[in-house]
Amino acid sequence: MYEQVSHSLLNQILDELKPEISKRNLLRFYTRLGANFYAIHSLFTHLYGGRDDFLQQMVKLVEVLAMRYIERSDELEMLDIERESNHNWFLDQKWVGMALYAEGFAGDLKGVRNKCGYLSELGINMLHIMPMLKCPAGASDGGYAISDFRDIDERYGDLNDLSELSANLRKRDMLLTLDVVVNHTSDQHDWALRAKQGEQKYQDYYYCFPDRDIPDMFEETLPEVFPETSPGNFIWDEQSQRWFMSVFNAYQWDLNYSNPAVFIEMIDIILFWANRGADVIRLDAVAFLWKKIGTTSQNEREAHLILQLMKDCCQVTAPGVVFIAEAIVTPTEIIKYFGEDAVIAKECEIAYNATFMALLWDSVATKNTKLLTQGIKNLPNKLNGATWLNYIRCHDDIGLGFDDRDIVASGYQPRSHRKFLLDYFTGSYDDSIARGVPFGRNLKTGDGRISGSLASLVGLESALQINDPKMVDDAIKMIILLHSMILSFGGIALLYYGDEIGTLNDDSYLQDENKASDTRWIHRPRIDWERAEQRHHHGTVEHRIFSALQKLIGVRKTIPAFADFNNRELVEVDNEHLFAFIRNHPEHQKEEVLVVANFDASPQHLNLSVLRRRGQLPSMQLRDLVSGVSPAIFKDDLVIPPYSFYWLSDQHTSAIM
Ligand code: OTU
Repeated sequence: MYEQVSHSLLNQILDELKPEISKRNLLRFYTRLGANFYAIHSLFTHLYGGRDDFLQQMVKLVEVLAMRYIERSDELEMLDIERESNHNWFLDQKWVGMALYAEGFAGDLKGVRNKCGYLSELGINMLHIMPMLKCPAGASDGGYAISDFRDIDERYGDLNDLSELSANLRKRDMLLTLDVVVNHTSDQHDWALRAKQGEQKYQDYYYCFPDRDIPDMFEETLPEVFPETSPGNFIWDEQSQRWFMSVFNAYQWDLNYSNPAVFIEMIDIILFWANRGADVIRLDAVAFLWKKIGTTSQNEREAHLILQLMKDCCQVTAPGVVFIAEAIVTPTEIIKYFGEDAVIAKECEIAYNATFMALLWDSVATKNTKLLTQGIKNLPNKLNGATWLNYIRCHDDIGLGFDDRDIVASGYQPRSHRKFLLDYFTGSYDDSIARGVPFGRNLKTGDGRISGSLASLVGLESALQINDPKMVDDAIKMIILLHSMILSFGGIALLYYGDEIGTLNDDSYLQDENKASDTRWIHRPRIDWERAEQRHHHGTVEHRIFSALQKLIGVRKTIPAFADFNNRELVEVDNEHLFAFIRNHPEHQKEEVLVVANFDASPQHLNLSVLRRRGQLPSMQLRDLVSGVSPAIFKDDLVIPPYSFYWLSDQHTSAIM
């Protein structure tokens, strides 16, 4: 768009650029800058327009974008160009990810590089390495309290190791996902240390106050993220005699994005990692980016504007890089992190599907799909050109972030239903086979979340303890069933390391005083590679899970209808234990797939004539794409065995596949 004010400003900025930029031939850079400049300028004005140094800040921003562009390697620039022309590249069903800690998975980055073969064997082609930058020992929040945004913690390796790993991944056509922790720094970060020493410039990087006046006003409406370990949202610093805002742990200080210098530092850091080979950047805790007195300071409109600005800037320098929004908030709020519009107000291309994750756990506990179906029915439509990151569990706790109205519509009472789920997964409910532990219990509000490995939460740990083969079977089936859901729903499936071999809870964190109070460490395991070897031995737990997932991932990649073009249609069935949906193929109706899952311990019936009457069934001849066989149908009833699922397609089409 040509808009006079922004274009004359652009001319002025170009005149003021440093010679090392202005002298170079940066044709592609200027083309993209011109195309995005109206948006960048409008957003920057909206956020920072009132400042005297506005023009200097804009020049600084453009310089950062240009400098990082100049540094971008030819190889990455080729990839940018390729992805610009194939801009839906990340919607393809071929992408299957895994999140892992370098240390827990393989010791360090070199170790991860040596284990790439293992990931490929499973079918993983997107690797999310959990944060590994410098953090103070003992106050790291698992890598999310960073003291140097550009250097790797020496326990995991160095920047060269990362470059080698990233080159290796690229050879294998695997994507690299890295975190940028945009919301806060460690209180040991250089900016924080200088703020403590009284440097005004750096005090302005944080929310920093001489007395309790403003902190008290904030506290009236700010919730607590870690109520047990870090109650309150401000921390007193003796040295500077100031209160600093610290919404997460006391040693994680919130950055002040009403200061443009903070924004510019952060976009510089994002592009630094883009240039180190990150294909995908996970932006941590994005819901928290803007603070406002009188609100919860989550999901504020300005937080969205900041993300739009980050996206627009990243597209100028590194258009091949996509963002993941980590916003574990209510369903109607999550969806907003894709942006308002796929072209002119776009934010993150990918977002964690925390809604689906929590709903799946509800079905595990209740063995019915009332809330799951209800929740997915009300899952707002997302933008085209945006996709979900579907996951069962991650390195964090499992929060019960359902919409209360959906809980009520499913026939439950929100408070007591949440309490049931907490009790069920933390083992304090009589019949429960789950072996989770509570996280973040807030005695004031009654809220709580859940920690525990997937295998322990679905009963594998208790089954092995009492050595009950039927229970072991059921737990394995549940693990596979849950994966079948995240692999077929639409979006990138993100597995969590260790789940592929049924890793149980790991209590060893209790021996470490820096971890003992944070139960999330129970599901951040160190992989036992001897156990992992068992995946080659028929009949072992490891083999049963690993080989089933390997199969599912392989099959998923061959099903075009599983690409994410918002091509999912929920099928409401009259059986409350079943969850069903159809994945349409964007072009070929005959290639659509009916996914149906049974969360109950008994076989369940699906009446096909109802579906046929509604036009929701492709043909008479159904074939399961995973096993390759046609399931038995009796009197037009399809029977789905306990804790099982089908990916059903038209017999004839699937025969050609
Ligand atoms: C994120 O978490 C990270 O995933 C956590 O590991 C960090 O502790 C945290 O940020 C601070 O860096 O901000 O929008 O319920 O889901 O803290 C969600 C707890 C977050 C996490 C929440 C989350």
